[in-house]
Amino acid sequence: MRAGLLLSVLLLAIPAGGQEPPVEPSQPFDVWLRELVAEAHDRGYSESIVNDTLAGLEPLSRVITNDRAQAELVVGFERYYRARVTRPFVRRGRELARQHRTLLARIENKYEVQRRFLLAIWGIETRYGRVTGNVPVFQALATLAWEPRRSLFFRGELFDALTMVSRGHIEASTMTGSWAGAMGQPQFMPSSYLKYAEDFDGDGRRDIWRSTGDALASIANYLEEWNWDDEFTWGREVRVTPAARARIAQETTRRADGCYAMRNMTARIPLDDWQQMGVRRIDGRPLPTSDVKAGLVDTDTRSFLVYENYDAILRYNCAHYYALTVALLADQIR
Ligand SMILES: [Ca+2]
Repeated sequence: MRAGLLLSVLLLAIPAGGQEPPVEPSQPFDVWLRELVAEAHDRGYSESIVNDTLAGLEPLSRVITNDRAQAELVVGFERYYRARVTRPFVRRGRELARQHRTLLARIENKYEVQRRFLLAIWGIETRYGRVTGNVPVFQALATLAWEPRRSLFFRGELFDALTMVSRGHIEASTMTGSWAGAMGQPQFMPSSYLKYAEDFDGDGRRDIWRSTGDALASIANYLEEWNWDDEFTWGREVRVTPAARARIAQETTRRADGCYAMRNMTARIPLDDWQQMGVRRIDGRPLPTSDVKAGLVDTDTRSFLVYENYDAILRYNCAHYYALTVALLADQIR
């Protein structure tokens, strides 16, 4: 549910067109906001919290523009990947791995997630904590809750953001994030913050904005809660010949569970079965002999066999381009 900050850069180059006209909000914003404020009072948020967070909000037009543009995103995987994972970017990840090696070792030990994946998510989400977004979160969430496209989801996030302030996690005035309300170095939505954010440095605050320890531990905690297993990695790129492709079409089924991207891959079957159907490592060698289960993910240009850990990355952001980019960056940082 996070929207990559860098996405908007690419989007500028993509013409809109061929899309249905967007559905307009059914009420003027100020009328909608009055009802929201009334609901916040009914839910028991204090007068001062509601005043600090919701009073006088105005919709942000660039939030709406970005949200509508995202639905039109069509770029090839290579273009998406190369826009993010450059050589200096990988180098920076390795530098940070050295700089924070003690901290990363402690986090790895506690949450049992290999550090390269924490660095990769941190890198892709916010350029290793450098670009966390400066949009006021309440204004962004209110705009998207008012807009009909995903209003129910964002209304829930808006109330979770109110809960964050009412519990004293952060002051409303300093609560900034991306245009879609994703916050801090891990780009957590408010609901994820409430569930997964960690106070790793022990100062009593779960500060995913300013504390590197809190931010990296929060990412680790998120993956751990989604069943990450550090005995395994994420998967590997593979070569699929046309003959193998024909057998795969006959002998495999699509996945039926999970978020959108999860349903856009095959069901997981043992590596040995993939080997049998003619799938090979990208360098042409046989797959490892193993009954570990993997699913096949195809992009427009490249194919990948992915293990269960890959699901945890999709839980972070349910898009194959995103998850594959994180995974391949992690391999490069290693
Ligand atoms: Ca802390």
